[in-house]
Amino acid sequence: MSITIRTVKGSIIKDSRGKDTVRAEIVTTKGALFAGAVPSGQSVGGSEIKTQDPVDAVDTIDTHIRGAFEGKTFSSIDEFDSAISSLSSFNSIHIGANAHLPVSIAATHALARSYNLPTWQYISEITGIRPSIPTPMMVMIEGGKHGAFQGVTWQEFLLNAPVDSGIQFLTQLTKILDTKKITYTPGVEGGISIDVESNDQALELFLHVFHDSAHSHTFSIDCAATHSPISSQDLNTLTSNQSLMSIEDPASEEEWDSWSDITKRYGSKILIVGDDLTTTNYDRLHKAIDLRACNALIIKPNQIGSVSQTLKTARLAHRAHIKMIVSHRAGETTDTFIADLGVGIGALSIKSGAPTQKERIAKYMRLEQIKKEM
Ligand code: 2PG
Ligand code: MG
Repeated sequence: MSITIRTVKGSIIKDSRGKDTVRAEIVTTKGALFAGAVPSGQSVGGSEIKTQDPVDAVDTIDTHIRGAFEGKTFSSIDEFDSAISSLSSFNSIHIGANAHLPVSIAATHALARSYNLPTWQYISEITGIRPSIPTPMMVMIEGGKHGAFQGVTWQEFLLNAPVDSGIQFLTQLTKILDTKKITYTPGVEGGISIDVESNDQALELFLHVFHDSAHSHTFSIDCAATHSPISSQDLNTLTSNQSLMSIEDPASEEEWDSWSDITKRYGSKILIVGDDLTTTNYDRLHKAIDLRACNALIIKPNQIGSVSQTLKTARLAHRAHIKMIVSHRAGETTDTFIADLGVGIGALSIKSGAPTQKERIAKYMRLEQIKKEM
C-alpha cells in the first residue's frame, strides 16, 4: 500500500494559549485530505529538536516540502520522514520540528488509510506492539512554569483516573479553596494554579481531595526539576505516599548520576519518568537504559520532530520494558494524533491536561472513540 502526494499545504493556527503554531494538510492523488498540527512546550528540554518561527515553518512546508513532494509516492512513514530529513541534509534547508511533524502526522494518517486501518492500528502493526488504551493522567494543580504564583514550584500534580473523576476532583478542589479563601486561577493546561507558600501546602490540598475520591486511583507528580530543583528530603516525603504512581523529571536533564541514584532508590516502588532527560530521543533513551536512569519515559512527538523518530524511540522503550506515557504540550491544538499514538504503542498513560480545555478534552474523547473501534 502507498500514498501519492498531490499537494502539501501549511497554515498558521492558534494554540490553547493564543500563540501561533503550525497545521499541515496533505492531499493525495485520490483526493483525500489528511491533517496534522504541532503543539509547543513552555518548559522545554535542552535536547529537544529545534523549531522555526511558525511563519517560517509554514513557508518551509509550502516551498521546500511541497516542491519536493508533489507527485511522489511513499509506502511507509520511515520512507516519508527520511525524504524530509534528506531535504535538509543534502540541500542544507533548515526544517524545524514544527515544519516536519505536522506533515509527518498527516502522512501517517494517509498511510493508515491506504491500508484501510485506523491510525492507532497502523501504528501498532508497524511497531509490532500490542495496542492498549492508556489511562488519563490529568493535571489538577499547576505550578512552576505552568503556574501563576511563585510558591508552588512542582509543575504538575496529576490524577490517574477516568475523565469524570478529574472533573469531580477539580470541582471539589475549588470548593475547598473557596472555603479556605485561597486565591486561585486557571493554569496553562486547564488545571488550577493556587497561591500558597510551598509545594507541601499544595500537596496537602491535593491529597485532601485525593483521599476523598475513589480509593483505586493513583497520583503522579511532574517536578520538572530542570527548571526548579527538588530536595532529596522532599523526594523522600513524596515517595513515602502509598498512592504515588510516578515522579517525572525528579532531577535536572543532565544530572545522569542523580537520575541513576533516584531510580535505584525508588524505582522498585514507583515509576521514575524521563521527560526533559530523554526528550523522546533514541540515543538519550539508550543512555538512560544503560545507566538505569529511569524506568519510564514521556513520549512527545514534537520533542523529536517526526512520527518515525517517535516510533523508533517507542520500539526501544518497549523492548527494554520501559513504561511509556504519551503526552501533550503546554500550548496545544485540537489535533488528536497522540491518542492514536498512545494506543498504538501500548502506552500506560496519556497526559493531556485537565478536562477543562477543548484542546485537552479532544484527545480524551478520541480515546473513547478508539475504544469503540477496538
Ligand atoms: C511537561 C509538559 C506537558 P511543557 O513538562 O511534561 O505537561 O510541559 O509542554 O511545558 O514542556
Ligand atoms: Mg514533564
